[in-house]
Amino acid sequence: MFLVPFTVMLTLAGHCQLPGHPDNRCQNGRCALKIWRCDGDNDCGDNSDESYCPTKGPGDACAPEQFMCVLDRTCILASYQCDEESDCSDRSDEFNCSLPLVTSPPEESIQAARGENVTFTCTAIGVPTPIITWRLNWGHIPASSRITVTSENGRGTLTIQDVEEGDQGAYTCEAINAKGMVFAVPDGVLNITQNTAPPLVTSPPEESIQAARGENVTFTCTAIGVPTPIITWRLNWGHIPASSRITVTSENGRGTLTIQDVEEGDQGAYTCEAINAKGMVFAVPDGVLNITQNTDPPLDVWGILRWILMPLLPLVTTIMYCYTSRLCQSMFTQRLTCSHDSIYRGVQKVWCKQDSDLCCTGFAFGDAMRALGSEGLQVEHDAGSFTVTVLQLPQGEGVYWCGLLQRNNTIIKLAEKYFYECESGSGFPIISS
Ligand SMILES: [Ca+2]
Ligand SMILES: [Ca+2]
Repeated sequence: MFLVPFTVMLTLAGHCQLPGHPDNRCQNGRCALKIWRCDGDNDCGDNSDESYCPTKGPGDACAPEQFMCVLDRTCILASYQCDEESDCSDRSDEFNCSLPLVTSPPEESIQAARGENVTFTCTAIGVPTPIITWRLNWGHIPASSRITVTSENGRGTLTIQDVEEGDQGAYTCEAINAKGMVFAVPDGVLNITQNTAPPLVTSPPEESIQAARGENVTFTCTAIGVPTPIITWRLNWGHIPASSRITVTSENGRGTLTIQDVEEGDQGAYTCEAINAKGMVFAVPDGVLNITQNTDPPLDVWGILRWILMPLLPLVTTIMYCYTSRLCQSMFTQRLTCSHDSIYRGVQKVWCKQDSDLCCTGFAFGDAMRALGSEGLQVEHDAGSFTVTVLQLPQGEGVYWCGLLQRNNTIIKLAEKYFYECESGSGFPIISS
């Protein structure tokens, strides 16, 4: 650990500047050192540096702004400790005086998503006990109701609630006492992660609309994602024909396609696409429009072809709740962690055994679920992932998937892993606590 003695004070217009120490403004506009706060001396002149100070507890011999001499236990002003003049008869107010020493610098790097709360912590020792203050990018910490700073017994915290891009930067911890000031190295750096998530269709279009010639019909499709997806449409896997009868909207992840005065030529499969910077996803199933006078139902050839052609197509499955009694206690725990963006909190999660390239069988569950089927499958959730811990495999050895369940029973696969039957030597031994 490096300690950098403070030597140069940056000049910041409009702030108190005192050589060798950070500043603190009195209510009357004068400047006082931060270490003069609550030390028993009226340094500001208006006593504002001695207001809102801790009060003496019922059993305390001396007040918080006082120092207790060792031998005769008399109380002197805290400002007399380590001021290089003996004030106690035993000179104990000048014993062991030392520059602060940072014992724990702040967290070197914190990555946070917009809206999260973050806390930097910094501790230091010294005589007198140092106070901990903070700087942001060598300037002042901006005055904000979202930012809270504490310093108690040499331990300081800086907490930012509801972080935003403007909070990013290098937070410097300073430890100050009467002997001087040191900076903790390194700074704590706050980065706001770009919160992005690929589109997820939350509601596919109406699966089938029967309309008579001349009626108006509307397909609706919604999706979430970051940035908010744009909803576009295809007809039979081609473009939507340019027509004054057809109106398309997309707003806040909700898209509509309205056809006025429908006619036979409008029939077909309307595909909803949700697109953002992270990717594109098709809603399944398509919305199929049939004109009732037409006795020939349209064959959804394009829908079938799309299945073969589009690797982007979400995996289709039917979630079945399978319970078997074929359980045995595994020698090992096995685990699968499934990371997702925090936007998918609240979306149903899936844990299932692969049946084929596109299908699986297993469980769908919400964020409150802690065990699947039996205690043999345990789930832990946090904002950006869920983890399935396998003690028993009711569905047997094989490839298991985890994913997000869409409303139409298709899933978006997040991860997969091979899980072994009971006695196989994979995973890691259970450590009993
Ligand atoms: Ca004072
Ligand atoms: Ca003294």
